[in-house]
Amino acid sequence: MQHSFSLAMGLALCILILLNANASSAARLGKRNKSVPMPKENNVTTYFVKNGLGRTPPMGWNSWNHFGCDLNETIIQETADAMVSTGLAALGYKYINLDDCWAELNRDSKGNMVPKASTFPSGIKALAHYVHKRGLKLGIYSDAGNQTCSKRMPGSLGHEEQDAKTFASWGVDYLKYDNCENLGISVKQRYPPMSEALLKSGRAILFSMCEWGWEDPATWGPTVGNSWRTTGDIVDNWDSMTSIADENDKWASYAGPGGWNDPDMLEVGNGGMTMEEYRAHFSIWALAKAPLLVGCDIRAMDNTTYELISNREVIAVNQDKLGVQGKKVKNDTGLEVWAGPLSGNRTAVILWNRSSSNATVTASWSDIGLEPGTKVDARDLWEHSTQSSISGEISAKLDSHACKMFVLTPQSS
Ligand SMILES: *[C@@H]1O[C@H](CO)[C@@H](O)[C@H](O)[C@H]1NC(C)=O
Ligand SMILES: *[C@@H]1O[C@H](CO)[C@@H](O)[C@H](O)[C@H]1NC(C)=O
Ligand SMILES: *[C@@H]1O[C@H](CO)[C@@H](O)[C@H](O)[C@H]1NC(C)=O
Ligand SMILES: *[C@@H]1O[C@H](CO)[C@@H](O)[C@H](O)[C@H]1NC(C)=O
Ligand SMILES: *[C@@H]1O[C@H](CO)[C@@H](O)[C@H](O)[C@H]1NC(C)=O
Ligand SMILES: *[C@@H]1O[C@H](CO)[C@@H](O)[C@H](O)[C@H]1NC(C)=O
Ligand SMILES: *[C@@H]1O[C@H](CO)[C@@H](O)[C@H](O)[C@H]1NC(C)=O
Ligand SMILES: *[C@@H]1O[C@H](CO)[C@@H](O)[C@H](O)[C@H]1NC(C)=O
Ligand SMILES: CC(=O)N[C@H]1CO[C@H](CO)[C@@H](O)[C@@H]1O
Repeated sequence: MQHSFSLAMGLALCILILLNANASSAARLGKRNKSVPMPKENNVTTYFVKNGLGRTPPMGWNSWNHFGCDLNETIIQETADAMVSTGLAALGYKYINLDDCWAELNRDSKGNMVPKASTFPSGIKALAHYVHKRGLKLGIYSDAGNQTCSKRMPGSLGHEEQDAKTFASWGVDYLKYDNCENLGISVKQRYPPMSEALLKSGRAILFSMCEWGWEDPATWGPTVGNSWRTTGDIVDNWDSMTSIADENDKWASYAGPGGWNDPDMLEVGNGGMTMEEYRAHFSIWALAKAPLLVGCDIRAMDNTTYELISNREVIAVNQDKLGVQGKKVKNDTGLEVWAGPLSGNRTAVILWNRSSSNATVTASWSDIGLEPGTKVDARDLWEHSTQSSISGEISAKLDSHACKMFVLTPQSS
């Protein structure tokens, strides 16, 4: 959400296109696949700041991907209403999060942030009350700099305690903390003070760090925040989504209950990808234990969008109590297998066709950490059907950019 990033994104896209070119020439040459080990159970006992939040990845909605700076309290109230009336709230989507542009440009005479009078005339406290009455939680946004990315409101650098107290007094439940206008100060000096200020604020406020993966936040984030962005901003297209999924994947072993890798918010429903691409986006985010923050206008979403984001079996993978991030375990020239362990000795698997030519995608038991003789029941989370007594491997023929997602449950011998 910052302009300097468009150049970086452009470069990233160029590199991606080069990689794709390599992938297809590799395919023609019949090059070998790359295999990586399955993730193991994490030792999560050492994890996290003591706020007790985010034991499973946070779920909800954020204004930015669809509304940008054009948000106001009516939109937020109607979104909260829609979250309940559509049944999404009951599926676990509980955070209603404001992004940038909710405040006046200047602080008041006491140095407090002030809700923007023209768009939030009732104030944030009233909005939090509105949201809480519907059984939901309210998230707010600030920045570890002297202004936010829009430059239309103040940042919290140097005002951490005062702003944390203000947010707590309003009844805020979640803070997304961005990285613009940061005066060149190290991330590691700018984020911990807000973490401490929130802990001292007297209210349980989930801390969502958004430093764009600058200083490998996975390596220090678990003691500072409940989630940390591992990448730059997502854009509503296939190249952005897939490259972000890959970047985030590198940090899988650092995530666990209380602290999650965040590959940015969902674009499902915003129109820039096909249904199959959005299905893959949602499936991979769920498997990777990413925060599931819907980024479309849920007041007006179409049936396809609803069908994707309301799949309770996929959501259950994301919210599984084991809390281990699934990862890419095989890339056979763009025919990929992603997998990870679930509670109850189960395994979640995604077969994903990212290549430029037709092929069947196969996960053999050795790819996904199962003993050779294991027989499983394979639940197809998108077809809602079960194949019993599969052994050795699971495979699928897939449409362009499509994926299949399974949960494998070993049969008791
Ligand atoms: C896991 O954490 C516990 C408690 O902190 C510790 O005693 C144990 O050695 C850790 N195990 C590994 C494999 O790191
Ligand atoms: C919010 O925006 C919508 C649509 O742009 C408009 O209808 C509504 O009146 C606005 N509400 C406030 C409080 O500005
Ligand atoms: C933020 O800091 C920069 C660099 O010191 C300065 O140029 C700018 O005026 C500051 N902006 C605000 C709103 O304080
Ligand atoms: C969405 O589904 C509902 C009921 O399932 C149906 O009445 C409606 O026509 C559908 N809308 C679209 C745009 O397909
Ligand atoms: C997948 O593997 C091919 C070569 O087998 C490689 O060119 C490509 O970069 C890989 N893609 C990813 C996303 O790892
Ligand atoms: C690739 O798959 C699509 C859809 O399954 C099919 O229509 C098409 O004929 C296939 N192309 C080739 C070259 O096999
Ligand atoms: C888990 O499943 C594997 C087969 O994949 C089996 O060998 C193992 O005994 C099972 N463990 C438990 C605790 O059920
Ligand atoms: C795999 O995806 C490519 C596009 O990346 C598509 O052309 C092809 O048809 C897909 N394969 C199958 C078997 O559908
Ligand atoms: C399907 C396939 O070819 N899988 C192979 C991928 O590569 C690993 C080792 O690099 C092999 O063990 C797999 O059999």
